[in-house]
Amino acid sequence: MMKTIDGNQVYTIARTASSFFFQRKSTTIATEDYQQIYNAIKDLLTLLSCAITFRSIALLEHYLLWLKLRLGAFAITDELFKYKMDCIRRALEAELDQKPAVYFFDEAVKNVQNQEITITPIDENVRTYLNYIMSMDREGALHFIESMMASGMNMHSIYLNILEPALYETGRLWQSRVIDIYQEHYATAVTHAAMSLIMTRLKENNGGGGLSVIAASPSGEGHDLGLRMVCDFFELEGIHTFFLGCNIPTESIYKSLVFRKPDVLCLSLTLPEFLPDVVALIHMIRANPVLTSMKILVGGQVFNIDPVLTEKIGADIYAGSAMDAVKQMRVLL
Ligand code: B12
Repeated sequence: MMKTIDGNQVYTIARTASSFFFQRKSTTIATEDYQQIYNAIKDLLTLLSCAITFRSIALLEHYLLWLKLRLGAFAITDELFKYKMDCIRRALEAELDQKPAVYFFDEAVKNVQNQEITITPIDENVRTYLNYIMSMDREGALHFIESMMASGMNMHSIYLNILEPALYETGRLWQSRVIDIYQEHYATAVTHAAMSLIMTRLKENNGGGGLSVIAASPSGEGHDLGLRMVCDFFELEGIHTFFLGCNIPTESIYKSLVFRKPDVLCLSLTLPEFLPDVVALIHMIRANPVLTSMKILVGGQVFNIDPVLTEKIGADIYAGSAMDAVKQMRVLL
């Protein structure tokens, strides 16, 4: 039976791994700051603890691959990456009295070792939209979206084939240190504006039968654009949505459910470290007889990486995209 790593152990192991790391005699490391290395190792261990808790090697592998690209952008070589992983492994062995967690870590490191990081190609429309954003030309970006609508491209296609891939590419550019955080924020702001523009032009309503949805993400989670896209798709189906956004304390999401009693709660998660908050919320919901008929639909990048988490956390159903969410709503109700 694999036990998880608790918060105190994360700190102890991070300290040990960092001290192993700095025992290496190398000029490359001399330029790196102890606090940075310690924080990066602590973040990885937090993720490891989460992956162990939810028995999800997919989450750990995804994070390791993400980290490789991110560290590569800071000129950390593959060789140094391997060395860092080795320090963490040795620290896990030294500080934990259980082998399964070490094997779990080993397995994930081995699986990603020779994996190439693939870059999803982007098409002409996505490139054009992104160019407007990167040159901070909001008006240009919005005119371009208007021109796509005028050419007959529907809302679903603009959302999923232009806005979504443009945001994914924005993330990759930030991860590779090509762009800065302000550009990620600007891309978010322009995309919110583009979505509002599209939605005000649309009057479609396919009759959602009076269904209602509350959509939210827990405290700490700062991503909610994807969830807003899902809500916009629902609105077009005539489903009444209460979009609360992200970074909401679980008790407060719970209060909104007791107050509105929606047919469905939509939970979105991009960062795995907030899975325990989602579990806590689902426990609160399941313990309240007033909410027994309410279904829980989950989505976001955590679930895209490992859809099996849906059952593990006690949710009812998962959807991988806004389009899929509409289909799953039909199954659910
Ligand atoms: C915009 C953005 C931000 C914005 C968020 C603004 C907002 N209000 O949403 C800001 C600048 C605040 C931000 C902050 C951070 N971000 Co950020 N961000 C992004 C970015 C570029 C786009 C996110 C997005 O909107 N994607 C487009 C939407 C449409 O896609 P989606 O979320 O997958 O949603 C679709 C499906 O998943 C599904 N879906 C989503 N939710 C739901 C819910 C339900 C119920 C259902 C059924 C379906 C569903 O439907 C959607 C539509 O099809 C991503 C890159 C990426 N790969 O997405 C990085 C990214 C997610 N961020 C990342 C990081 C690291 C951060 C920061 C830690 C550092 C930083 N870059 O600033 C902070 C953390 C803040 C926090 N505590 O959460 C990393 C996460 C890496 C990881 N660990 O997995 C990414 C992947 C960037 C990268 N490549 O490194 N970010």
